[in-house]
Amino acid sequence: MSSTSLFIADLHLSPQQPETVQQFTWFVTHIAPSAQHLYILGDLFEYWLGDDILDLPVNTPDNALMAYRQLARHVCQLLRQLSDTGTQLWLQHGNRDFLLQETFCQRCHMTLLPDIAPIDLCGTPSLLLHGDTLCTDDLAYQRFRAQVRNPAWQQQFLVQSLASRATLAASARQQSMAATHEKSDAIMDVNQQSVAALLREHNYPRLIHGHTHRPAHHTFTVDDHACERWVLPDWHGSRSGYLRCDGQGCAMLNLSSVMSVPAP
Ligand code: LP5
Ligand code: MN
Repeated sequence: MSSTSLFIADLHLSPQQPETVQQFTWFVTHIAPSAQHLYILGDLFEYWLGDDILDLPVNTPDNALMAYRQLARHVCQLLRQLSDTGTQLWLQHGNRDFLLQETFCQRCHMTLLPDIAPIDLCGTPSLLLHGDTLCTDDLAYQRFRAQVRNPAWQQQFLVQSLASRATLAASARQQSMAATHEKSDAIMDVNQQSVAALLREHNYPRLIHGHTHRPAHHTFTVDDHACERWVLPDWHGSRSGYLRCDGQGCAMLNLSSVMSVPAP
């Protein structure tokens, strides 16, 4: 029997989007258990302030932080159950949840992958990544990324109280929304030369990523090699979906088309 791998990204789970949390809960309990591997390619959460949110004292008077704590624990419990039934779980950082650390992964029975992760997918070498590093025309974003991925910056951020971190994250979200409003679609998409360079560096032929929220299956040639690039959808209402790969090939599936309605 060939092994089945599922790929998801950009769920942006947050207490403010309970429908997406429900979709994820349904996916993890009804779809994912039949797969041998579940890969989460970044932005599982809307933002992540630090693993210590899991152990926020229960009497904390901040309702927003408490809601996030509850969400994080719910997600972790679901993933642990999935792992216990035999699905291996793999996680990559996104541009919103790059502060997820080993503590969270261990508690959820997930393995943290590097930002660029080569895997053998049913015999085809495939590179997994969130996708933000391919958006090389977005210079302002790449500068922001370099800053927040710096270990010294992260250390200095993580020693602050969760309430202060939440304030900074809200400010960063505001600034990001204002900035993306001004940027062109082209600037916020991947740069094709960066795509080609990455494929060349890793000996071709397949990339799987999210981040751009432009689900697609691109086929193209790099240095006479037939290549492909799967772009995963973000999760929001009817857009939510996943990529499923097995020995027969890969297919993008929409969650609403596979979610069954319970019998009356
Ligand atoms: O995320 P999205 O979809 O809006 O846009 C992304 C890029 N933006 C980001 C920034 C994140 O949204 C910010 C939230 C992260 C929360 C993490 C919590 C802990 C860190 C707290 C940080 C202080 O990733 C956006 C891209 C777009 O994708 C498409 O690829 O264009 O990039 C930007 O918008 C970057 C801006 O151009 C410049 C930087 C704005 C943020 C500056 C924050 C500075 C710190 C503020 C502290 C007071
Ligand atoms: Mn992203």
